[in-house]
Amino acid sequence: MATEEVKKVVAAKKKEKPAPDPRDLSIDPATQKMIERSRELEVETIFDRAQKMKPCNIGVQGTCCKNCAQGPCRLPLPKGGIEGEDTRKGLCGATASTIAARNFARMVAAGAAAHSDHGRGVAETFLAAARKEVEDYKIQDPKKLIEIAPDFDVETTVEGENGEILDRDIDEIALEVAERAIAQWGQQEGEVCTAKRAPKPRYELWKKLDVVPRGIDREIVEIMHRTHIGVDQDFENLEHQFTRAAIGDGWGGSMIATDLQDVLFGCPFPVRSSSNLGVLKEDHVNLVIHGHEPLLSEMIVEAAQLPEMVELAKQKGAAGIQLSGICCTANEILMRHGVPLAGNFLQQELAIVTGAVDAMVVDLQCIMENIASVAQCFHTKIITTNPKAKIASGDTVHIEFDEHTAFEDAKKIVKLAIENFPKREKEVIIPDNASELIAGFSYEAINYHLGGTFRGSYTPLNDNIINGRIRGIGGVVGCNNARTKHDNDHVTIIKELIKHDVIVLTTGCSAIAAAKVGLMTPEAAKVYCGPGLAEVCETVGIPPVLHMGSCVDNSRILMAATEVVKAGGLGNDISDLPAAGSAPEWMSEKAISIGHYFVASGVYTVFGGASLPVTGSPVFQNYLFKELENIYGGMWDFEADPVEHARKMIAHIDKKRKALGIDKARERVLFDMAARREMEAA
Ligand code: NFS
Repeated sequence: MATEEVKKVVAAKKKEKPAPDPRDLSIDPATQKMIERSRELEVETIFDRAQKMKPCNIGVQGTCCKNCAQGPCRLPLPKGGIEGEDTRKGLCGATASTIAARNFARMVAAGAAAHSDHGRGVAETFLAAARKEVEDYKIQDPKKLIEIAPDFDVETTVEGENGEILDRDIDEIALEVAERAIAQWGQQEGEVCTAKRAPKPRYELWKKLDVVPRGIDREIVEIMHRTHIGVDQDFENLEHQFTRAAIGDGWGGSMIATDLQDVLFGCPFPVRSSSNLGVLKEDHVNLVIHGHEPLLSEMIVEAAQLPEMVELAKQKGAAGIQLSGICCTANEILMRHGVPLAGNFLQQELAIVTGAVDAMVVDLQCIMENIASVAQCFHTKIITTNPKAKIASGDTVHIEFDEHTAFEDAKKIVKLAIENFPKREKEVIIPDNASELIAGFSYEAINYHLGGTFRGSYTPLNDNIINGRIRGIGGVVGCNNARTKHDNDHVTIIKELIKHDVIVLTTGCSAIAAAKVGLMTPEAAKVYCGPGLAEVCETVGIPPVLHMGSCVDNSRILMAATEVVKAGGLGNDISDLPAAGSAPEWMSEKAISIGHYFVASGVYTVFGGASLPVTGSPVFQNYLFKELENIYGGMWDFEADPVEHARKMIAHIDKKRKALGIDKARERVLFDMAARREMEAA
């Protein structure tokens, strides 16, 4: 090699930083082990790429506009901030606040579109089931159907010939609910009907502000229009529109998705299972289901249990078939069937690195393209199933999933996994980490669990909040982010909250993080909770961290909050509750839409990890973080330090307790407990 070249190689080597210790990348021992293993095998994962590529310094500030071809116009915040007038402008004159608000609005649009398009898929299948056009989907929860029908203005009773009140035929109700539900997407005028489920003062406020969504799709399209060059150049007016779209997600598309999934597949109730990569079994066919819509996964769960499939697996030398899930599909099939969780977002590549995954079947959302490349280093088959989400790289198989042939499609997929079992080529290394958990806390389940089957009620929860045993409610949700130490902030924040007697409701990848460290067992209460929350959990037999499902199931948290308001004694609206929301390791556009519908519902919502893309516009940031409180009673915040993050939530909860006049009760109850412990010790 020429001297010059040698010099270059040496210089490049010098520049190459040593790979970080896996313990600095994740708190999860299974993840750490598999990062090590991927390095041994020289299989590149997101953890490596996050070291090689740093985020764009202007993009993260939210002030890069690429909405026309005269740009991208980049308006970074000058070092030291802005003193005096902010003169930064894009070519068209767009200010930093206009650009930041436009970008934020587009994130809401994308997030709301993802959730709502998922909801549309469910609604279409539900309609096909109601019309009896499909055989594989049937109504499994008629009780829930009857409960939700009035919200869609569908009668559940009819008057008989003699004036008596008769129950309506369930198929008739299903058909009308299906038609009404599907109409919410394309509706042009009026209101998305489920918005009325919000507490009355909230709904009235939205009406007054004119932010009740007219139709789910319409609000998303209008964002795309208004953020085109030269349209809406007023950040407050843009906020008005993205609020409509976000409400259309949380109280519309997502909520209808959850409703109809429950009716089709059954409303979740507490179920035991386990979590983390240790749920994979070396001697079984491992089929991992990854994505979001339960339409496909429900069928796979059924198909994998068929005696003929189990028999085939045995013929191929396996002891059986082990299903497990990644991301929100994992949460869906866990909640309804107890199928174990293999892991959250950042573990999808690592599941394949075990060498034990015979097939990974994906539908849509949060699927990293790189799973296809990782799979090429192993025998794993990646099976895409949705016409909206194919993968060009690697060697993926596409088995298109059709609701008319759903069960047959699912059987094909299971078979493919089984046939792949004997083709394992690399040594199988499965980390021995798996934690027990209880999931399945739909808002209906919480109702029954607290109040008993015949007198289901949120009153006991409210009583315990009022008497101070429970300080408040924390909703901790959202993603993993490769820029944040995997799972660390979820777990730190949740532990800090329950230590201070805040009960935690969780969904998505946050729920998986909590499950993996054992926070979802009733026994966790004694170990991690403050005395008040521990006492309540032990008495009722619930974990201090309640798994409420996937990200579209954040609508369950909205409904739980509404039930708490209705149960009385804690104010008249969600914004009065001693409650706060958090997305500690957010990354997706869906998270922004969720964050905003929580804010618009009156919740103080703190994001952590990667900063919110608004820092380049102090004016717009201030509007989101401060002024929205005066409008909605809820506002955004950001805090990267997880302990401080939890403390901010607790401070907000205490502020609300004070406003409700129940702050003294907590001092009393803690004093009582201390006295009792002293007596016990004496
Ligand atoms: Ni939610 Fe589910 Fe996870 Fe984030 Fe992705 S899986 S919908 S977006 S990464 S929580």
